[in-house]
Amino acid sequence: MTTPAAPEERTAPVGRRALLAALGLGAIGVVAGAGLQRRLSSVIGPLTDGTPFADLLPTNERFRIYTVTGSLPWRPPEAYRLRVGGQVERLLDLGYADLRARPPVSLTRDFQCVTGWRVSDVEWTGVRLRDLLDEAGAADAAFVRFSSYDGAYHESLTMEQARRDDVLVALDLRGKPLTRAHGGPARLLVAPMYGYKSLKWLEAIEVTDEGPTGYWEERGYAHDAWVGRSNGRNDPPTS
Ligand SMILES: Nc1nc2c(c(=O)[nH]1)N[C@H]1C(S)=C(S)[C@@H](COP(=O)(O)O)O[C@H]1N2
Ligand SMILES: [Mo]
Repeated sequence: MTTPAAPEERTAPVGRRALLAALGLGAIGVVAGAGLQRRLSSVIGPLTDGTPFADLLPTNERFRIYTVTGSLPWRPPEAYRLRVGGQVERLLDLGYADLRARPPVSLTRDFQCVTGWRVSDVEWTGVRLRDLLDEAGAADAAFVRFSSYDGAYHESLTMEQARRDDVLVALDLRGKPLTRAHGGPARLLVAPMYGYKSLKWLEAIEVTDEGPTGYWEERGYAHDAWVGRSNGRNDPPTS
């Protein structure tokens, strides 16, 4: 992006602190959020979801395809495995057919990226994360951590967040199997939080007391990424 760095990014820490003090406590989130959002948009690529003529649609409502590695990995459904481990009574090692054999759960929510774009009423179908945790006999640990087979992205939720109704291991997006670009064959969908919590190309789920962790969180974003109540943004909630 060509946007010049904001003053608070160019000045020394002392200058930044003075600026924040001048603006008052309430402005800290907004200022920090703006700088961070610029950083996120510059790291990710300009890929779109490939919808033909998407740019000609009257709304700007389309997914941007994000990948921090610069490429789109892929495991075909036949080769796909999802492991659930850590503090569990029994390890799960599930294939795509195992996930498909479970009663599907669907939900429809807006999807919002912390950089500002939002897609209304997106339907997701998959398996409730809570059901997989129960099946594995997850201990009452503090966190659930997620890793991606892209080899780089990772995320975490508190156990309480992970057990919410609106957190899925998603298999379908708008009634069709998740594409490679959207993180198939299975990704996380954390409906009430900003998109960066919804890890793509899901490979492993770990129940642990160690955390929290997260790729973007390590770069300054909020762990508790509620839409409209974090990262200095006041978007309408998605749930
Ligand atoms: N593995 C992985 N998962 C990821 C990301 C990523 O770069 N890599 N980007 C996140 C961000 S910031 C958003 S907004 C959503 C975007 O989902 P989409 O690429 O399907 O539109 O994926 C999230 N999950
Ligand atoms: Mo995002």
